[in-house]
Amino acid sequence: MNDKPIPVTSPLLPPLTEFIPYLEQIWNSRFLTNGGDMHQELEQALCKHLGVKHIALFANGTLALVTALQALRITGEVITSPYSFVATAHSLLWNGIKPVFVDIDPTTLNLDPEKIEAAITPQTTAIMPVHCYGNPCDTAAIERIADTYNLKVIYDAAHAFGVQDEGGSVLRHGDLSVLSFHATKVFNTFEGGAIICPDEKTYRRIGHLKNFGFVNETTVVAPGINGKMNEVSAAFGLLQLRYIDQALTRRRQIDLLYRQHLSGIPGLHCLPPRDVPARANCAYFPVLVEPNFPIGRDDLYQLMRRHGIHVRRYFYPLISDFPMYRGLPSAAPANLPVARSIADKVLCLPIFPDLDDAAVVNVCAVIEGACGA
Ligand code: T4K
Repeated sequence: MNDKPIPVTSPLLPPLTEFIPYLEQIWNSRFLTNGGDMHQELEQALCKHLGVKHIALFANGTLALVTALQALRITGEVITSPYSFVATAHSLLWNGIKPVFVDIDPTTLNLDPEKIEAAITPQTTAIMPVHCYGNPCDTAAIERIADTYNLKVIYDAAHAFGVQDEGGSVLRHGDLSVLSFHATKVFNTFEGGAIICPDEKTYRRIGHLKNFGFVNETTVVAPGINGKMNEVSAAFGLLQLRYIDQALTRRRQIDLLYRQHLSGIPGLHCLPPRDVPARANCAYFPVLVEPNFPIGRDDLYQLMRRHGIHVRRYFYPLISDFPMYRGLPSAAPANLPVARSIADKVLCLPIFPDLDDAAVVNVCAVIEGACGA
């Protein structure tokens, strides 16, 4: 048993002393929120770092998803993945939109483009795919479908900070992409999020929507929400950007180490690595516990917890199994066989920059031990 449990993730925390000057600047300015200097600086720094045109910062990723749908005036039905964090579908319900769940691809665990068209109805206005675990969706196929049926695409890119494909950042795809900067994410601002958008006009509209709908002191153009990121969070983001490259490098080393130790274990399946490791962010390390593994997924989960390793079943249960969704026709188990099977097999192993090699080896040893049990 470890003295201190190993969490599934732990935030990237630069040295506290380096944060003090940022706080002093905020104290001196007496400007704490509503688009202050730190907020403006972080938006610009992130555009440069991620190679995207416009970024609107938010208080969290969920408010950013809710606002992204409003910014594009999405209504009716939206096609989305059942294999995600519940906030994905909740953002639709908050807008009075009906989620339509489509099954996932068994290799990428992202929306299966081959199954999207059959789910399109006259009410469908958009697709909300998820770059699950930071693995890019089949953006080309999704774009083709969206173009054919005149649908908007809003990517839930909560896991995809720093993820690239052959053309650059994956965040450039779709009409909008949404990031989460929650403490558990690759890049965090304690709580936070952002919408990435390609044009100035939409960026301005998003700016109004996250500030109650105000366009100036006396004019409100929409029932906007309070989604603004505060100055302390923005400052923390600026500090964190100085450490993000080394954090990503460490995540990739951990990913590789897991693969080296786990590859020979019968019944334990790692998702395929990205072709170009430098394009991955290694936000999560999911494994699938197959039927030929000596013990069941939930038994392995309990065993690891007894060893102080707090693995998580991201994403079990499926969103479509929660009470507010399970009555939808698209939530029927027969419609989502792949997602259901993966949700029953998945375990996410600890991965975060401070995790040392010995801890990774220990996690693998506990899994190997289960094979001898
Ligand atoms: N879309 C997707 C695809 C998402 O995954 C998420 C969030 C969203 C949208 C919404 O974005 P946000 O509105 O959250 O910005 C966590 C996070 O709260 C959530 O942000 C995340 N996805 C989800 C996948 O994971 P929980 O309920 O599992 O978190 P919790 O508190 O159990 O923490 C997990 C582990 O992390 C703990 O074992 C310990 C560690 N931890 C956690 C916190 C909060 C720390 O070490 N430090 C911390 O400060 O949801």
